[in-house]
Amino acid sequence: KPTLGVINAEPEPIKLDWPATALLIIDMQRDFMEPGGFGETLGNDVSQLARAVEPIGAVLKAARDTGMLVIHTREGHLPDLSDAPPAKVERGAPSLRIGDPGPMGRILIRGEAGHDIIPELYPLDSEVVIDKPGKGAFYATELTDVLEKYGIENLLVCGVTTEVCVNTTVREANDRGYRCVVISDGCASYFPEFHEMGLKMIKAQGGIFGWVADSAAVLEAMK
Ligand code: TIU
Repeated sequence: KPTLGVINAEPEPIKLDWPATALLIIDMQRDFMEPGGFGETLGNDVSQLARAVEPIGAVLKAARDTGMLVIHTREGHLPDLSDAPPAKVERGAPSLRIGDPGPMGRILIRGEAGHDIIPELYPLDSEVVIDKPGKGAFYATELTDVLEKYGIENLLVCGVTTEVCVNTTVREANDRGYRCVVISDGCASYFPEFHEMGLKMIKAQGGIFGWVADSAAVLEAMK
């Protein structure tokens, strides 16, 4: 297996050292993907996100086959809501608020069925799961320690939603010096136009936050 690969990305191809690269899958949780969860309580059509599952599954399989470090994140809060800012809990007029009982358990609460990752992309015991209270995966988590422990310099990033948790995490990672390649068809938004613009924002200006490539280009480079 070659240790270097070139992904045919935008705005330009990027050469990656595979042992220093991790797959970061953002918030592929039932709370965002399925009816009755947090995403739907906000008024969203959750069926918009389903398209990302298959591309992520293909890259996840390739990552597992090659022994790449796989990190899954989950957005959510402690049962006592001590890590949930009132400014977040009280926001807007959702049909159910964070912590309220819903059909998949309490909305966006750790340990509840809705908070867990969808079965299709369920983490292996050997993979890292990062629980995060915010939209970004670095704020108030151990992600930096994990990346340093494994010598990671590059991140293949996918998940939901493109303009919220994926963009926030990529911006946080970019400022910390990580090269981020965002997998375009492995991300999705409740708003197709935000998905499109969210990807454009990352790769514009010479790749101001990172690179964008589709799953086929990533898989080709991992061969
Ligand atoms: N609402 C929305 O688009 N996203 C979130 O609240 N969290 C994530 O993106 N994971």
